[in-house]
Amino acid sequence: MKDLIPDELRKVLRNAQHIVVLTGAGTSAESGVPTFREAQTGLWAQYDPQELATPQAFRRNPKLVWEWYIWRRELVTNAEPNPGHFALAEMEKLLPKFTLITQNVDGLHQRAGSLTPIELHGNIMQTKCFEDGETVTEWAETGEVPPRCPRCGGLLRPDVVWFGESLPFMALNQAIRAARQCDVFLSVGTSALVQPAASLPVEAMQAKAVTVEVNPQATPLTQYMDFVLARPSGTALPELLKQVWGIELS
Ligand code: BV8
Repeated sequence: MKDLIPDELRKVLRNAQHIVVLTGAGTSAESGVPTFREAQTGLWAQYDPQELATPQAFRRNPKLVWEWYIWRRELVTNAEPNPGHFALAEMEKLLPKFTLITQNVDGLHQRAGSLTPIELHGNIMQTKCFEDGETVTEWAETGEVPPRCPRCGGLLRPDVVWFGESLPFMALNQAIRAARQCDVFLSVGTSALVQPAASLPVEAMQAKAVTVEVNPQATPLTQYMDFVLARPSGTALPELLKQVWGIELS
């Protein structure tokens, strides 16, 4: 694995003052959480996530959409962070400034020890009211699916950003600012297809940051990256930690 991290990239990372990492579903693939591009399994194989993860789908069939999220919550609860998540949690401690931005809704970065990930697309383990948008932590289980908001009686939904919905204003602004200010931007495990998250690496390029892609497959941004580590993040990120900062994950 010696040659995985080019000397030039090791030097850049060692001297970096502010590293930003954007993660996508690929960073959770090795934890057994299927990515959006992978076909879904079993009962859900017949559905396209991009169709189900929309307010229209929820209005049309709230029970179906709610049950899809219950199934995914189960998956995520039974998943464990992988070495890629742990490497990012370690990296955070080594830098004067480190910003982790994630498109993932599975909360695995927090479970691996990352302190303040910016969750651009929300968190699947949280619930909110479809009517008033307020978070709900407790509700009466009446057997009705989805359950209802204790405040206004509206239907409950997962607290994630659906296609066609705006991203949380503060989170997106914080992410854009970090992308514009960092020395190095790593785009990890994302197909760079979903906007506006996919514009963050471009913001970093325009701000003359050194850009790195970690992905076994090419993406629309691969050709513009300064460095490409075409390896799974569960391998590449611990290698970065070892070869750049001499730290071995326990
Ligand atoms: C919005 C939560 C304003 C829900 C998600 C501009 C142009 C075109 C379209 C648009 C545009 N602006 C807005 C849109 C529409 C849309 C969009 O981008 N569509 C795309 C598909 C063209 N965007 C939106 O709707 C966004 N909202 O812009 O608001 C607005 C307001 C009103 C009206 C219009 C616009 C909201 C987007 C957020 C959607 N919610 N998640 C849920 O999870 O249920 S996004 C969801 O899909 C995931 O969270 C994830 O972010 C995304 C999938 O992307 P990736 O994370 O990259 O995952 P993917 O599966 O695609 O790729 C995995 C990658 O990992 C692959 O490259 C693979 O090679 C790699 N990989 C695999 N294994 C590994 C690995 N890498 C490393 N290691 C491995 N082991």
